[in-house]
Amino acid sequence: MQEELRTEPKLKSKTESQLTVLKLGGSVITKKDEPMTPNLKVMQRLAKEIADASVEHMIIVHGGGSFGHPLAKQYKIKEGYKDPTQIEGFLKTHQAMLELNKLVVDALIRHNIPAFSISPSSCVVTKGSRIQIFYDSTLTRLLNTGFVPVLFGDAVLDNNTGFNILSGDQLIATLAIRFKADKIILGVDVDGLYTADPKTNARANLMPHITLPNLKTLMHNIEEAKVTDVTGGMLGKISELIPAINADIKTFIVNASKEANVYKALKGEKVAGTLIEKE
Ligand code: IP8
Repeated sequence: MQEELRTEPKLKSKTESQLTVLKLGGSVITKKDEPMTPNLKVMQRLAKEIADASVEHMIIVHGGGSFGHPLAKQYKIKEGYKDPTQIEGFLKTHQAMLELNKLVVDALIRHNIPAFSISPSSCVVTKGSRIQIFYDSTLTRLLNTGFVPVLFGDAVLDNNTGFNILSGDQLIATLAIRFKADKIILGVDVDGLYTADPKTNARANLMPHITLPNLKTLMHNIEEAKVTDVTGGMLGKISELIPAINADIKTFIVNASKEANVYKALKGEKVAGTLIEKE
């Protein structure tokens, strides 16, 4: 049952402060191996950390985890519209993401964050899986009024293939560039960027700071996640962020499964993770 709101969310008028784009990874806010299972405890903790950090100007994007990914994979949504049976899968994937998004937004509002949901499928059209059209006037107005827009990886329409899966990672890079963000914080379920997959390789080393040229040379060492993740796990995430890093937007990868990391990253406090900078 839906809990009562503790207090009313308060709008902060837009200041000159820089924009932060925060991604909450699907594997953090859901139980990745249990279909359609949210991690409500973690969601509440993260909502509290975000509220405590008191960031004035922010966009939040979350991933699909065990809500979007299994359905997207089952119905081959990323391969585009080839068969009418996929229509059901396209709808189910979007509905699953709406369900997850409601839980995230409810948790944020309960912690007084003026969170407002925006479905990417209603304002984005891709072409060959890349964002081609982005109707951003609602988002702009929300930001200027002091709301915190909350978007998510979604099943979207595609001008080449009919439909497609838009990852939250492509979305954060696009949003960060378009709205001239100061920084991106990527909250994932590992401590940062490793030389190999730390879940399967004991010799994987954490990289606390890397530059874009280093990243490009290291990319082939990053192993793709071995779990159900149609957007390519860590490799997919980082490659999607390259345009934003190239636009001089600092990108910080932190383990959002560990308490206080997102709070510290938002406050600019010292925290274990990987900082990626242009140079
Ligand atoms: O978890 C994909 O978003 P991501 C969302 O950010 C769906 O890659 C619908 C699978």
